[in-house]
Amino acid sequence: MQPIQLFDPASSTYTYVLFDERTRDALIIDPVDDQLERDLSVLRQYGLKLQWTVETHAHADHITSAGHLAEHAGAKTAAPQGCGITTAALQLAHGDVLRFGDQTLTALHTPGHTSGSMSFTWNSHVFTGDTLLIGGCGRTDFQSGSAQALYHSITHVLFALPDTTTVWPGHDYQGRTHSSIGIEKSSNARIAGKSEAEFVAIMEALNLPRPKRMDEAVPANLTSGVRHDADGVGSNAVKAASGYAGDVSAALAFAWWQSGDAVLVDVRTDAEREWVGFVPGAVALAWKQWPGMAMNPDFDAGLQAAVPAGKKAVLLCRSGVRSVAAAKRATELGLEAYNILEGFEGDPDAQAHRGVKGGWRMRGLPWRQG
Ligand SMILES: N[C@@H](CCC(=O)N[C@@H](CS)C(=O)NCC(=O)O)C(=O)O
Ligand SMILES: [Fe+2]
Repeated sequence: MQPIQLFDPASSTYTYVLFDERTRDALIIDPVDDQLERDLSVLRQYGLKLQWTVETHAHADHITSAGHLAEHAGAKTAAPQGCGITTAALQLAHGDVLRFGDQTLTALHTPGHTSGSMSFTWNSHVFTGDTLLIGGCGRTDFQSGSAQALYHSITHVLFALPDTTTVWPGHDYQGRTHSSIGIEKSSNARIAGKSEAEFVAIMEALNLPRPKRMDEAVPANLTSGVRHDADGVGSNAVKAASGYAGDVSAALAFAWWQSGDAVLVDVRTDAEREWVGFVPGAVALAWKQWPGMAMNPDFDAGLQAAVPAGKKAVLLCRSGVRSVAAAKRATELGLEAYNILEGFEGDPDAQAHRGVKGGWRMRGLPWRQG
């Protein structure tokens, strides 16, 4: 059986509907908000019960309709656990299996386009999101992308599938619909026959323009495409502060970090992180200051080394007090520095995240408690 392949021309995104022919239970991969009506009518036309919406990653070029499909069609939302999509009901780990009727979809962690990105296998099909495209691959220059990780994901995870596996990509910009693992192994222009170093050089030389809708799409996708803040601004506004660039919500800081505009600096001590939980990928630089201590040379040097010119520094502590002092110091050092309100323990967007406190735990998945 083949998946139903649907196309959004504005973003060249492919959406896939898979279903169990006997029970009519269905699942949708990477649905697009502008296509909500079309997708609901496809479900009606085939007589399907939508059990799951599944994201391959937090998209930068379009907004998902997952939240709306949950509301309109009663689906449960699933997303890769490393993508910070806090509203997804199921946070998927590598090897997790989603059931719809007698059918199963299996999650494969394939980082590179973004650090949380996943691909999914279904019988002899693989849905590769933006990890592997036909003749190409997703870019690796934002959202915690990594060309090295992508090389490994494609050559070790996807190319380990049988050559006959059908490849269904997340996008195609030239109207091609599908491919196979065997074809991509032998002819993919970016990776076939290339060493890791050659692949990294190709990716570094791409110099692609930013997706046009990136600033709007990434924050929206982190809440399944549904805005929860009543005034429509709330969590995405910088609040004025004195002595540093401003106070920001966890949601805005996370979006900046994911889009590569900011470096996330965790100023808690190692002991605290062990005890309370980590934010994987954050720069760990303890802010230590006690009476009589005028200078903190380790912090200063570490900060200057960690934040490249032109990037913002967003500072995170446990409760949002030390991060204010650290943001002021970072400003004195010439950086554009922001304090994250309420720190790791709180989450000013708790309401947006359906009452979950400690949003950084959710966003920083996988985290661990010491
Ligand atoms: N021009 C598109 C951006 C397209 C884009 O950057 N697509 C991403 C996927 S989200 C990509 O990885 N493209 C790979 C490529 O173009 O080679 C837009 O403005 O939305
Ligand atoms: Fe993408």
